[in-house]
Amino acid sequence: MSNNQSNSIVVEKIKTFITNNDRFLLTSHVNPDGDGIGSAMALKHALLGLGKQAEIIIDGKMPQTYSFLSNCNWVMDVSSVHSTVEKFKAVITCDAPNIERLGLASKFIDEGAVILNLDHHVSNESFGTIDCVILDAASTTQIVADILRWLCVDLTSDIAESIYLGLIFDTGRFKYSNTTPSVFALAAELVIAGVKPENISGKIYSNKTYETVQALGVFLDSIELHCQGRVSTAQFDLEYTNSKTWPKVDTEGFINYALDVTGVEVACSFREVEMGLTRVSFRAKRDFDVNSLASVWGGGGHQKASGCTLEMKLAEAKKTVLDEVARRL
Ligand SMILES: [Mn+2]
Repeated sequence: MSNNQSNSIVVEKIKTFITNNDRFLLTSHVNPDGDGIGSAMALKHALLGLGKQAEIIIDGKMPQTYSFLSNCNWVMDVSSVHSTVEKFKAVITCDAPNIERLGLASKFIDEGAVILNLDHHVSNESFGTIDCVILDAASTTQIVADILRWLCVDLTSDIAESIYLGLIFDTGRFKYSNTTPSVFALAAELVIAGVKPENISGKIYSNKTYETVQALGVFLDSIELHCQGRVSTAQFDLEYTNSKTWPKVDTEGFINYALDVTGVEVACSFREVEMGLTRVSFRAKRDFDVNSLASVWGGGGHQKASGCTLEMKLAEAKKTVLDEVARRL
């Protein structure tokens, strides 16, 4: 990452923020992914090592996939935290674009709290007291790794594993265009610090529920091509998302199959999760900007991966999205 002057000011602010506080709230967006969880876990390990107190509170259940992390019980769902818990005056948000996306976790933030906002998304709204939003970073955990270096925190194997989780998650296992030399350099450091890539990959990617693999079949079956094969769609209808098996399904990564089709530039996956409420995910190859596409409906993310929610039934949402995509091709 570049070291310009504004960067060094942020470094000093972060050092002071950590030094001057003893009790931290670590949080991420609603239903956090591997990067949000990895960032918060790495920070908690580091803060405890510095003799500080830190709690990880998120709005959403800890995904089972990440339960291999040691001390994974540190991650608390909002619903399991007593509402009388004293609010936090020092807060670190990981991988979240704004306060709203923290969901109910935001109720533990004191009104006058100092917030350190760590993120790498272009859609970040710079809502922190200190904003450390580095768009060149492949993952928020890559930013966390920098911060720990600034704080002279040693990479224990637990910290390294948490950072590695965010790194493989957000680079699609070192595959996306954000897989830069600095990503490999960090990965090398993490492996030296004790990460076992084969173990972690096995635990994350070869550890799916039967229901998830069955759902992948349904998803693949639903793939359609549009716009002369340049756009693909796939979907789960309301009946499926309300079925008994759905809670055991993790659709993470499914959309990549829709993007893998030769000639497809944009993949759109639709899930009608409630009557008249459809969640949409986008992935793109080449230069199609799906962050800007998702922002049409109040969503966001990255240029090549984003999402949004439409208050429409599945068929209507699909038509609306396809019309907009066709206009932008
Ligand atoms: Mn991320």
